[in-house]
Amino acid sequence: CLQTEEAPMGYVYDDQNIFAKILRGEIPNTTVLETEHSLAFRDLYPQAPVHVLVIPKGAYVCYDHFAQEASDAEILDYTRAIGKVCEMEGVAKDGFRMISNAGVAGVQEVPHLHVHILAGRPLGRMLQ
Ligand code: DGP
Repeated sequence: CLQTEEAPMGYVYDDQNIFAKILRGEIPNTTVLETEHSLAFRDLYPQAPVHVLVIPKGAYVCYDHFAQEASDAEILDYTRAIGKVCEMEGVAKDGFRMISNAGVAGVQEVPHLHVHILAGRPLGRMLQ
């Protein structure tokens, strides 16, 4: 999702991004769930009654970076954390949406992998 001329085959992680600061405790967040390798917290600008962001604690820019370089333990923890948040927020009954924006075309604003979990209102059709 973020490859530069300096690292054309790799991913460049900016440790000054806002979610890195949240992970270091430098700015506050409303935590929903914390596990060994993952953190879930409420989006500051919620787009739905339920809007939770789930991030891995590791320095991964986007999902493809994570899927290629994270350990099995991190991937399992992150996947289960997303499932646990869905259970805690009770989103399964009426349905929900998971989104992970990546890179420029995906309009990713914060360059630390995050999955949005949105629920609590009709979310409309996204893919035509
Ligand atoms: P994206 O466009 O997929 O990179 O989404 C980034 C999301 O992060 C966006 O929905 C707003 C949210 N966000 C930005 N800054 C903060 C912050 O400081 N705290 C929290 N909780 N969320 C933030």
